[in-house]
Amino acid sequence: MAPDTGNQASPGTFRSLNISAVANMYSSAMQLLLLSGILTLETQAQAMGFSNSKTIKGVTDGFKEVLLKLRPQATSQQSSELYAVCHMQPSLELAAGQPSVTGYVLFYQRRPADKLQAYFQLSGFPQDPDQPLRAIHVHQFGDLSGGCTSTGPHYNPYGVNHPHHPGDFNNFQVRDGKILEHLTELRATLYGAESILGRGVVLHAHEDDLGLGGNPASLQNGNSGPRLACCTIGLSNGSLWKKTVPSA
Ligand SMILES: [Cu+2]
Ligand SMILES: [Zn+2]
Repeated sequence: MAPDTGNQASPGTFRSLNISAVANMYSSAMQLLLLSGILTLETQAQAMGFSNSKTIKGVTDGFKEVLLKLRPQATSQQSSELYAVCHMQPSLELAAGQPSVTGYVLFYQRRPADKLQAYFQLSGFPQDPDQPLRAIHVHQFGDLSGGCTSTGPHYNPYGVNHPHHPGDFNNFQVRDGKILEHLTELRATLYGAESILGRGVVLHAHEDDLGLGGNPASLQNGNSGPRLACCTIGLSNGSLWKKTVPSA
């Protein structure tokens, strides 16, 4: 388990969370009791020969519908940690001489208020030590039907310039033909409307100029060059993270 990096809830928040959790449990239990009461009522009505009674059926069905609507929405996502995995595959349109890179980008976020962590484990780069830095970003779509091209532009939910997109993971050093990197303070999130779940991760051939290139492309994609490999971010059970990430 990674160390908690802050964002502690105040004691007051913690207490009110507990009360609301208990209230949810209580209300769920009450609804179960009511539902089972309705089912008993239906069974008894049938036993008494009222099986065709549309009135009883209509009333109980209506009541059940109301109860189901009142049921607390799944709150587990608010309180439980999330893991995700992105299985990198080489681009279908690799130019001659470009490396065929495979591996994983693993994600972990303890809760919505905590920073997203990512572990990059990619191999297939040349072994020679003079490797350029390589850019990695989250792109808008998790669609690989057209190779890495169909992942679209950088994921940009706030309409800002590069390198201020949530999935601008910047540059990565290649060592011994591999990228091995654990980032712990990422802006992107796995929770809510701006979740990167289902979106794409793209590895580029070149270094990201981080918006300093002095041309329009620099403010869109950092002039990071051709797409070497890509993948779709999907939820996972966390076993690969726990097995792979050294400090996990
Ligand atoms: Cu990119
Ligand atoms: Zn960007």
